[in-house]
Amino acid sequence: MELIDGKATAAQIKAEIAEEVQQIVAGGGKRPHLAAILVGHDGGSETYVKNKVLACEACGFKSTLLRFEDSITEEELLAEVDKLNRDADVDGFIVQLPLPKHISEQKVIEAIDYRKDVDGFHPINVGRMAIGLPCYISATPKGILELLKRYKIETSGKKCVVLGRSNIVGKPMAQLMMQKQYGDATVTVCHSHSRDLKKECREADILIAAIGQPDFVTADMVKDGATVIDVGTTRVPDATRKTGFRLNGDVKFDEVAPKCAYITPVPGGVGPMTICMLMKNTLAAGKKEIYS
Ligand code: L34
Repeated sequence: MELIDGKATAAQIKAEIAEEVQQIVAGGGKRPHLAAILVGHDGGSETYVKNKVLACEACGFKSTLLRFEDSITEEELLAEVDKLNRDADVDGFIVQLPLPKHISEQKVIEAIDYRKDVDGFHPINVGRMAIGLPCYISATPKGILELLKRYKIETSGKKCVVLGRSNIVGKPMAQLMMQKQYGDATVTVCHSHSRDLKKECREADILIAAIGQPDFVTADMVKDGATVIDVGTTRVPDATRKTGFRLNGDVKFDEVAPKCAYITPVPGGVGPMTICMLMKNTLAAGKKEIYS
């Protein structure tokens, strides 16, 4: 079994980005600028956004964090999105999800100028991704593809099972894994209403778990020699930690890992790659690589 080290891979990629930024700036080019909107005080979101700001520093990007209370109205938030759309210095920006219930996430996503949508959540980017056109690809699936590539894990012709059908992970992951230019795999998507989900999983050469249910994937669901990618990062109460919680993946790591050829840990697997791929998208935005 080989552990896929997302943290180390992300650090390496950030160093590569930093070097490129240094060259761009030395050549008189523009330093990439990422802005992030954070609404409210969700513990996970606070951590992820803080890590995004730190990653910007590591890459040599300019970053702007805009914070608002849960009480912000949809109209006010849409006005902030519009300001960032029109701010010529901002190359790309994100609105961290989830948003408070009184705000339509879909409305906010659609208000973002797709040319600055470095999350790749806007329907134009999602649609372009689905038909294999140049676009911003959402960070988590992009990070998983990068891990598979850097660890030289063959995907072409393999059977890939994606657990979960969310807009930000399951759906784009399945789309990318099936496309010739990315995964080139045979893809099955399983969800809460799949019949015989265990059997489907046992047939997977590559199993990608993105359902947000701690320890959902058990040893009896995994084929010997499979590659298992764990996207889950649920905060589970844990009195032995000084924070009072631990991060738990969707995979019961201790019993699944011995069966695997490769597996990602939680933390230190997919999470750091998500942030690092946001940096890649921001670099592309700064260079006007995809949309001019
Ligand atoms: N708009 N909303 C928007 N874009 C995103 O790309 C996200 N996501 C998801 C939630 N909402 C979003 C993230 O940023 C999930 N996500 C994310 C980002 C980073 C990490 C996990 C999820 C991460 O860094 N995880 C670390 C542990 C961090 C900790 O200590 O809690 C890990 O090693 O898994």
